[in-house]
Amino acid sequence: HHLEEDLREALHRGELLLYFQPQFELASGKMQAAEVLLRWQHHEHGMVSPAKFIPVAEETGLIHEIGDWVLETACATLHAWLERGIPPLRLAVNLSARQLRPKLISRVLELVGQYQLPVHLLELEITESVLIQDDAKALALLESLRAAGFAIALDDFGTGYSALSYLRRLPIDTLKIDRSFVADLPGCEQEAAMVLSILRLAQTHGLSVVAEGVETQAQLDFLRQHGCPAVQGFFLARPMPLQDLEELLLR
Ligand code: G
Ligand code: G
Ligand code: MN
Ligand code: NA
Repeated sequence: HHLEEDLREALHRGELLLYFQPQFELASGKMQAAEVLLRWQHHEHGMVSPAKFIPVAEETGLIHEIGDWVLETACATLHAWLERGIPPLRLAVNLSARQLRPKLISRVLELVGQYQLPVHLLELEITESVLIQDDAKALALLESLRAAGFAIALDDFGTGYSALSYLRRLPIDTLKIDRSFVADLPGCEQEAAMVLSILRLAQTHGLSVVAEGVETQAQLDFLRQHGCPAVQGFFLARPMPLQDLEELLLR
């Protein structure tokens, strides 16, 4: 398996890097956070999409080493901002289901200690599928992370099968509306109804919302009109290298 061998070496060759995609508060237009998105600049093949290599990392267990690199690099970035007097922005890191094991808690606590970070600057994104299995261990782990002060976002929300009533019991702060629902706004009635019910549901449960994959003014207008708290998408900002994000922060 070429990809696997290459991936194993990618970390040591320094071929992995982070991109950042800002999220904006709709009411104020302020940047509220940035999602951390892993990139692999392969020495021969150029950019390899995480959609291609994350599944391989998950199957082989390499996701632990890679996920740890992502978390540490995000923490080091936040630390550097604090040191340089750059106004820090909350960073949202994607976690694979396999990373949700007890070790994760001690590790993230170690990292925020080592890099002297306020815990609230780190948000953790997990996908709905993690919780659908009603895995008591995963739930307990998320409870602990939240009790420690980390924000938890439920990614790709709406694509799974979680009973909506189940949300009450979940230790989460934010729902990220999957971009497949946003894509057909505002024209498609079914998609529009889905987004509206997620917004209502979030409000009922005191959860924040980020609509993902906003690509047009019309989608943005619809979301604003219906009180969606925050947005992310190509229309507002594409995933960008660190330097570009820092320029936005300093502006
Ligand atoms: O950035 P892009 O849209 O190409 O990402 C494709 C997929 O890879 C998305 O589902 C995203 O959540 C996932 N992904 C990106 N970075 C990471 C990461 O650091 N860890 C994990 N587990 N998934 C990631
Ligand atoms: O699964 P997750 O939500 O983490 O995936 C994030 C991915 O979505 C990123 O890799 C990013 O490149 C992609 N993305 C972000 N904004 C948009 C958008 O407006 N349109 C599309 N098609 N993809 C987007
Ligand atoms: Mn995500
Ligand atoms: Na998503």
